[in-house]
Amino acid sequence: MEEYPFVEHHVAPRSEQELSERAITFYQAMNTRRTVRDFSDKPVPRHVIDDIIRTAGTAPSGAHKQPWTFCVVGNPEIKTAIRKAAEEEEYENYHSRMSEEWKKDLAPLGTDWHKPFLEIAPWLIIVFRKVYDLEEGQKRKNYYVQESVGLAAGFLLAAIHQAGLVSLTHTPSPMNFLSEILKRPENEKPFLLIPVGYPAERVMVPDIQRKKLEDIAIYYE
Ligand code: IYR
Repeated sequence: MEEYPFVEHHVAPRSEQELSERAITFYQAMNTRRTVRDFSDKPVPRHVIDDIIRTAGTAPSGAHKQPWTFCVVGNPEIKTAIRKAAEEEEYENYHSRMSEEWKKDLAPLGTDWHKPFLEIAPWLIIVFRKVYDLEEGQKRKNYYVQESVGLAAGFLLAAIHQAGLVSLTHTPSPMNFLSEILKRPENEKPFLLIPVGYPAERVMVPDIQRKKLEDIAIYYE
């Protein structure tokens, strides 16, 4: 591979005052994000989803391999197929595969095997991680795939929130059915399933608290 040409990168200079204001403003905006399970079926324009995915695609990645594919499902038949397959797996999870400790940890969130949001939300974004790349049938290595795709998924959730929509980070398990329904090649594995849309008219969320700064950060000054 040839070297990339290097170009100068400009970062707007900011005063300390600006830094303080911008940092807290962004924190306050992000702190209003909640995982929502009740969606409206109101349509969301496709171009909004396009821009949200463009934002996800700005995430850093190992050796700049960008090892992700975002499958965007609006087609009702495909949504129904995904719901049916996800509910079959989740039924097994909740009835036998999940440990008692896991079920106890989930109980306060009120989740169960029913996944109506998979049909109600106007869009499902299924994030795939590319374990390796396939270039003209040749395998090419990717690096830090989990980390890279995790970062892109984080950017995706932030972009959805910033646009004014809501999302759910859904983890049906196992998720191989998504590869089959969406006909993805063998080098791609499902990573997360994210329904996106407007919230339902009245949305209830668990009254959880986020850990305080002191509980998540240790400073070495
Ligand atoms: N995948 C299941 C169970 C589940 C697991 C975790 I960890 C959650 O934070 C929420 C749910 C489901 O989606 O219901």
